[in-house]
Amino acid sequence: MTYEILKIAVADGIATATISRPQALNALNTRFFQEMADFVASLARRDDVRVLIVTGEGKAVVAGADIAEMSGKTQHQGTEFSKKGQATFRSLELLDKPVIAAVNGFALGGGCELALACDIRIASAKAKFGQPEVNLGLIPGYAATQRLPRLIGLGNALYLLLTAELIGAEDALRMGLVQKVVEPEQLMTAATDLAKLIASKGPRAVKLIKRVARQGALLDFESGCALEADKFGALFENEGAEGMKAFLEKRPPKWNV
Ligand code: CO8
Repeated sequence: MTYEILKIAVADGIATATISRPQALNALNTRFFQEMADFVASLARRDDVRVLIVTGEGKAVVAGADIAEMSGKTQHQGTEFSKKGQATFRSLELLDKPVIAAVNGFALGGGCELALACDIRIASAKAKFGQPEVNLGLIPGYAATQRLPRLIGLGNALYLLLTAELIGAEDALRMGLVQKVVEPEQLMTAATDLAKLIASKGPRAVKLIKRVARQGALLDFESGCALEADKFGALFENEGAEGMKAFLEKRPPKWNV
């Protein structure tokens, strides 16, 4: 499909999707979800892309779901709008490539939820995070009630969800909502460097770490460990064999084994 909202760039095994509707602070509308779902599905079929970076154009990564589009919906339409968005964000978690959110500015409501569905969040020092749905008489609809407590703990999550307070990047770092804060002009370099670092590691191991950690988070401890042991073993006759041999031979590994 032709993308109107997403600007896509692919270089050196790293795809960057920039959400570009800055006149509405990149608010998430139906068209965005169609494009994002299509793009993630296309990435799943591409071995040449190792890492995805998601960011926004202008002063927001995303300032929330599109309030103009949501307003006036019926109960049924509201639920359907929520389910479509949830499925699209879930596809980022299920994608077999790490996804980095490069949070350039406002990440509010659905924008914060988008960042939550990414694997690693790196923020500009100017970024602002918040779940302001309660100001609109709403609750989050793209899984912040589920992902936020799991990521930053119930107390921090309920604080953000119940107060709608916007927090800065340093507070987000302290809460564990983001993993790194950098100066605004360094954001894309830092995100790309991080992506390149991950892309330099064993491709199969990278995929399996994401899959095992994400699946394991939804399993009991024993089942998670069983999954880990299975996938650990699965690397011994290919990439892991090469990685360990290279270490012993004091040379860089060749991952295309
Ligand atoms: N939806 C639609 N348009 C928006 C949104 C939005 N979420 N946010 C900003 N815009 C528009 C503004 O209306 C404005 O348009 P215009 O120029 O035509 O008037 C333009 O973007 C620029 O915005 P501002 O002039 O307001 O910019 P400021 O710098 O003054 O303020 C803020 C920036 C503080 C970010 C402010 O725009 C704001 O408060 N935005 C709304 C934030 C918000 O409440 N987000 C949560 C939305 S609800 C949500 O995300 C629920 C997700 C789950 C939905 C589940 C589906 C059912």
